[in-house]
Amino acid sequence: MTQTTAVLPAIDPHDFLAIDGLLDNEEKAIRDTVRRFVREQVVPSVGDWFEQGILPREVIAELAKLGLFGMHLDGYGLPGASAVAYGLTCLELEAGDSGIRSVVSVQGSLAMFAIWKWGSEEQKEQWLPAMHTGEVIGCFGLTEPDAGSDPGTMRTHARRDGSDWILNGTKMWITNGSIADIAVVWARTEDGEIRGFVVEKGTPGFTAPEIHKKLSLRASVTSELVLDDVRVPADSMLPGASSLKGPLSCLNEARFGIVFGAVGAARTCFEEALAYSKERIVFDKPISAYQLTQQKLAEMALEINRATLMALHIGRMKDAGTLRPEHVSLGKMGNVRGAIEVCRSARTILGGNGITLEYPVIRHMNNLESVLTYEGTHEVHTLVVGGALTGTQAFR
Ligand code: TGC
Ligand code: FAD
Repeated sequence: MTQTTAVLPAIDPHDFLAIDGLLDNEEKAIRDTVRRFVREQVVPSVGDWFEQGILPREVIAELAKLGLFGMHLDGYGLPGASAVAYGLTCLELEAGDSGIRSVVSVQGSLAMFAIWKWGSEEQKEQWLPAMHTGEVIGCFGLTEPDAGSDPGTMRTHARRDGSDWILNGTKMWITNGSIADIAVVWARTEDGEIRGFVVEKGTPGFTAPEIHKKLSLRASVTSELVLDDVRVPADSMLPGASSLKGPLSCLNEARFGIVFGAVGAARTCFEEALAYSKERIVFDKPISAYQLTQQKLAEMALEINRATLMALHIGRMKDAGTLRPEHVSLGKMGNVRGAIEVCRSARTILGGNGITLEYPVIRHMNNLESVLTYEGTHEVHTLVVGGALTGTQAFR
């Protein structure tokens, strides 16, 4: 019997399992465009933005110019890209900074999706094209000072007054709040249901003070939304949503983006640690030559390849229409926790340099603390998965 010896390609440390081969040309083209944008326009400055606690408006305009806002939605002039293409976009954006991915997540997956899924035709036509081009920036107000993991306990309420609604309450930790032109605000109506309202900036009684002193997601705007007898017309209510299912359905979309996005933050930290380890000489040898460093790098590569495959599989399920919220929960809890472990390990390889903003590692590490908490905490997603496994809900 004769045996043929295949000539195997060399291992690429940046794509160990050759996962690139699982993407089609269109997915690769979108991925490469976003990667180039991030390398050219985000990476050189994002450390400074993080230090200063700012997100320049020009960056948001550039994200809009690339067509990323609501890219995975269709109709109303929206691109209708695949879930995988959107996921890869989130991955590349978060390789730059979680705050950049957050802008796109909140605009497309939360504010636009809420209107796209639950709005009237008039609302969709009024807002979606302008949100796609970045002319209108949106935010999504669900969390309150005393209602985060359990949004069903929200106190914000809407009272009918003639043909108007009067909104009162406070929302907390709202991404893009102070820079948004419209806020999708979730409130309890007098019949006890939860409904969404589009509140325009400048409406009397509506303010959005920015939250300062953050040590995470500093290149992202986070705000309170204060609603003090805010009068909005009847047609500002999203007619399709009348329970917690409304906002929770939007969260599935944004959580999906995080399943991919977290891999981007981890990849950047891995690449930085790998390069650094080859150059840093300690005890007369590059630290990459020590077994303990190689173990750290191998564990990082394992986690990144595992997480990428999981994200891609979840993306393919979304495109095939077989994705359930519980799948997204498994992806979010696994990939964010894994990304944090990768970043912490990378931080140790960089030694003292690992704690400065001259390198991206501590910035990503700190950002991921927010990512672990927002869009449902690690514990919330653990309980969603636990419930699916056992058939027993353990939240209450
Ligand atoms: P529960 O009784 O289970 O459900 C109420 C209704 O909602 C439906 N539902 C869902 N629908 C779609 N997708 C999901 N993932 C859903 N989960 C539940 C459910 O079928 C039911 O429907 P119906 O028709 O019977 O009314 O609700 P619960 O009160 O027991 O809560 C369940 C729990 C804990 C999972 C939920 O409250 C939860 O997910 N909590 C976490 C809250 C959260 O994730 N907040 C995120 C705020 S937004 C944000 O963080 C943005 S950060 C953005 C950035 O900067 O990138
Ligand atoms: P809590 O709900 O008070 O939880 C505190 C701790 O208790 C957590 O560890 C939690 O996991 C744990 N816990 C809660 N319930 C249980 C349980 N049953 N069993 C075990 N442990 C439990 N929200 C928005 O609506 N829109 C936004 O745009 C937005 N952007 C954000 C941006 C940033 C930077 C941050 C940090 C948050 C943002 N959030 C936003 C809010 C975010 O979604 C909430 O912080 C999150 O849902 C958790 O709520 P909480 O902070 O009130 O924590």
